[in-house]
Amino acid sequence: MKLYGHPYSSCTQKVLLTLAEKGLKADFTFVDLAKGEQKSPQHMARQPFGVVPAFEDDDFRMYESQAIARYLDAKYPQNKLIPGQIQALGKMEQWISATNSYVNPPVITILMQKVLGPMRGQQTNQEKVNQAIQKIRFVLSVFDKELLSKSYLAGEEFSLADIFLMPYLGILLTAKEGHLIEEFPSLNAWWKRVSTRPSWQRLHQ
Ligand SMILES: N[C@@H](CCC(=O)N[C@@H](CS)C(=O)NCC(=O)O)C(=O)O
Repeated sequence: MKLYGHPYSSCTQKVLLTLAEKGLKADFTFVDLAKGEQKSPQHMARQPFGVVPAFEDDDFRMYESQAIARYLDAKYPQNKLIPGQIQALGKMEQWISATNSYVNPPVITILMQKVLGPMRGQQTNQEKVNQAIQKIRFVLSVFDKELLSKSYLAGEEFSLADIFLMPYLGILLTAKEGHLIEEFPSLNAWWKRVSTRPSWQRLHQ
């Protein structure tokens, strides 16, 4: 198997975490986002939208991080990351959708304004950061309530819903907004549980 991506990209991390959780290895090819390599003809042939990650399993090629993670879980039976129990499955899908719809946009705004923009010489727009912080604070409060009564988002089993949320909390830490996690006791306890897993630790070696 081959994975083309960038280790700091949240989308690449979703696949790296899935591989690690399932005890799988893929040859990793670094696509330098800072140099715009994701827009090169070579990479666009793998991922026509010009983003990472892209994935190959022998002569089978695919892209879209969440689809790749589901493919890996369907192909390899060990350490299942998609629950078989129907209500846990429903909850997993609910939280994946909530992460995509409500967590991703404000966290990406914070990333662009506080980390990537300044790396490119752009000034942080503090007004945009403040608005994004207000939005993500509310969203995290909703996740926090859910985690009051369970260990993981889908229930008592770790699942893709946890994996797909983790990289966004990693971004908050990188952007020095980790206080947003600490404000919410159940979310914070969940974060301690998932971020001490070997799969997350390996991303940060
Ligand atoms: N829905 C896609 C999103 C891919 C995506 O937006 N990747 C980002 C990194 S997380 C990227 O390559 N950004 C570079 C760019 O937009 O040029 C997936 O989940 O794979």
